[in-house]
Amino acid sequence: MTSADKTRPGRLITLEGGEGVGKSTNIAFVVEWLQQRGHEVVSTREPGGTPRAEQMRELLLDPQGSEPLDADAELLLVFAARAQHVAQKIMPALQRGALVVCDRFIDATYAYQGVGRGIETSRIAALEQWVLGDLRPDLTLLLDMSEQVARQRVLSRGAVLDRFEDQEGDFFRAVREGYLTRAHSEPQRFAVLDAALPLEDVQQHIAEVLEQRMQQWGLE
Ligand code: Z5A
Repeated sequence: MTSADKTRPGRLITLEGGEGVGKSTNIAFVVEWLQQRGHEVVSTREPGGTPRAEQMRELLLDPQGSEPLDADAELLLVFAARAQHVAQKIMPALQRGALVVCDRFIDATYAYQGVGRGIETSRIAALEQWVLGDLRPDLTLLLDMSEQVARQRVLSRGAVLDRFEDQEGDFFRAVREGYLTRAHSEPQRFAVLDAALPLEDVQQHIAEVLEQRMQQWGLE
């Protein structure tokens, strides 16, 4: 069973990829594209998405303090925020038939905490089953590009780096590999897009994927 059943007729669309690949830029495009076709769209993000889950996000990203955040504590915080987000925002929206567009979701956990931090997949899968039950994204747009070029985009913003952005290059290479492995194992759900192309080309590809999926879902 996916989110597209009688009890939750909406659809869950997620955007994934490493830092700086253009998720925030393109989520706005996806939301507008869907709204122009008359759909109710709920735009959200992880970690976060509700006031309490956003507080947990702050704990996760905060680079301050001398005490390191334990990898298990990080994983559990990610899922605590997700439990709150799913219960308070995502499920109610899917139940009333909305299209939920989420900047990062479960695949980020497998890529960052799993491949990046080295936590066993079986432990993540157990938490996934507990927190999500049978809820999975209906479509995942994976924005993929070289981690070095993406890093330049992030650094050129000039903002203070958060706990994740402050990692070494190897971490981001591992995260990228983690995402690509998941995409290859679920080609029906994932659309992998070349995020290094000019923005208008990336968005044209996104529009083509959305067009095809909306037809497939009978929502055009
Ligand atoms: N995390 C986790 O560990 N486990 C989990 O389960 C979840 C998350 C859900 C916060 O995520 C952190 O949480 C994340 C993993 C962890 N950390 N990292 N890294 P986030 O999504 O808030 O953080 P982020 O990936 O660092 O977001 P970002 O830096 O804002 O990147 P983005 O949204 O993908 O990129 P952007 O802001 O849209 O674009 C970056 C710049 O590039 C910007 O100036 C754009 O104008 C420009 N851009 C975008 N597209 C193009 C193209 N095509 N050409 C040229 N320039 C472009």
